[in-house]
Parts: sequence; structure tokens; C-alpha cells
Amino acid sequence: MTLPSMALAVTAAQQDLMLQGSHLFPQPVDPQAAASLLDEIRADRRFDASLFQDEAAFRADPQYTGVNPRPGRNLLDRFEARLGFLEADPQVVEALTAVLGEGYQVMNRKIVCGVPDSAMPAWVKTLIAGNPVNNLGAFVRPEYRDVTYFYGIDFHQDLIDFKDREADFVTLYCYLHPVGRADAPLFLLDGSHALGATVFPHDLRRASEEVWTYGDRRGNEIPVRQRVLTGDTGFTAMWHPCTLHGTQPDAADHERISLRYLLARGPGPAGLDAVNAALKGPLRLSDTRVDLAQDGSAAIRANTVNQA
Ligand SMILES: O=C(O)CCC(=O)C(=O)O
Ligand SMILES: [Fe+2]
Repeated sequence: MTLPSMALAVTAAQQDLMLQGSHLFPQPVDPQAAASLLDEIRADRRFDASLFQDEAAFRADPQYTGVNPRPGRNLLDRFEARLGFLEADPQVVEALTAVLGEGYQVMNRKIVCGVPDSAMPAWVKTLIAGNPVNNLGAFVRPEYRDVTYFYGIDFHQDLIDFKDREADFVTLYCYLHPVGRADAPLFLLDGSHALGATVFPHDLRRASEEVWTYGDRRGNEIPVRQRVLTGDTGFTAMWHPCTLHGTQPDAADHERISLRYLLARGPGPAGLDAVNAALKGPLRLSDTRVDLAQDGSAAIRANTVNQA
């Protein structure tokens, strides 16, 4: 019997999530649609030093929280009508339905920008040097906080932003232009979801060129291999909320722009249940990170992904 190719794709998505904690879609989503969305995004602003506040303005009133896109301040929402190339792509819908069940929901969606080194003001680089999470929202002008800007982010689980929430969602991530090694590609640690939720910054030691030893601080250690997600326009991947991933600072002379979605499971049966049942660790944490001070600024200065 020949199975329809859709059924094979669904199986692959669930199986990949189970075994490696991520699924890379074998086909890109419509590259023309991705490229024309990118044109619109780039037409809205320059992704250069003009994104940033003056140092004096920042120092007068530093704000480290509430600096990401949110309902009512989200540039991607302006392009709602043209997101079907990703949200309604048949392979994406089939995989999400298999993993999250019928009636899955978009929890949030946003544009993520890897800010190139050439756009970074010297005072910002000095302030963030060595920090594990270089979300630049604190330093950009308030009117540009409808996009999330990174200058690299250390290995983390996307569960990090969800205290006390179960790992009942996945991340979907799509490149809007070709992403090579210098364009801040995602680094995924294969199989790292297997230990369940752990606290950021994570216990990672390099074992060899491409393998890390990952510990859960509960007595378990596993080797995890890093996978660098370079890809063409429309390249799309999804991963489990416990899968470790990160990016290095964008070394290219242009910004890296991608779409990042979180999607929550529906009310019925979902492939994610079997994945979660196989994890050797908790599905939720009441404290997901210990790197921040009271005001949301970095209290720990250390970074592992930059050594990858
Ligand atoms: O786009 C990036 O550089 C990292 C994005 C990421 O991991 C996140 O937003 O959770
Ligand atoms: Fe992430």
C-alpha cells in the first residue's frame, strides 16, 4: 500500500519531535511570498543604528521589561493578510495538527531580527558584553519595539518565558531570506528536550567540536549534538519547548529577519502527549531562569553558544 505523502510528513514531524526535539520541514514555504513580506518589512524601517536610542536617553530611564512586541504593538500583525504562505502551508498545517491536535492556537507570532554587528552602537555592545540573553529591546527606540531584536541569545528552552506553564506548545520558525553561517543561524541541540524542563542558564560543557554534555542538575547527563540551521528563503522548522537552541551575534553586514510563532495544543488528542510522556524530567517549572536581576537586567554574565 502507498501512503499519501501527507501522512508520511505527519509521521515524520511527530517522530522527529520525539527523537530529536525538532522537525525541519523538507520543503520551504513559498519563497516568493516570504521574500515579498521581507520587502514590506524592510520598507518600514532601516535595520541599522537608527533603531537605537541615544545613550543618554537610555541611561535616564532604563527599561528592561515590556520591550517586546505585544498585542497592539506588533509589526507582524500589520501583515496579517499575507501570512497564509506560512500559517496555511499544507505541510505546516498537517504537521501542527498532528503534533498539537485539531484546534491548535497561535499564542503569539512576531518578527525576530538578528541585528548585524555593523548596526550595533558601541555603548550597547559595551553594556551587553558577555550577557547570555542579548535581547536589545531595552536599547531600541520605543516605536521600534514591535519587533524583537537580538544580538545573539545563549542556549535556552522556549519554556523560559512561561513560569508554571506546561510544555504544551511548539515553536515554528521561518527564514525570510537565505541564512548562512554568518547570518545568526539557529543552533539546535539535538535530543536536548529529553531531560524535560531545566533552569536557564543551562549546564552545558563542550565534549567535542559539535557535541555538548548537557546536565539537568538532577543527576542526569546526556551528550547532545549541535545542528546549525542554515537554510534558504522560506526554510521552516519547529521545535519542542524543552529543546535547547540559541544564536550567535549576527556577523554579516546585514540583518537576519525571521518569523517566530508559538502555537499551543488544541483541546483533543495531540502527538505532543506521547513526546512529553517520554521525557525524563518535569514538563513545567515555577522558576525557569536565574540570570536576571529584579529590574530585568542581566545579573549573570556568561555565554555558551558563542563558543559553539
Ligand atoms: O532569532 C533568534 O536569534 C533567536 C530566537 C529565539 O530563540 C527566540 O526568540 O526564542
Ligand atoms: Fe528561543
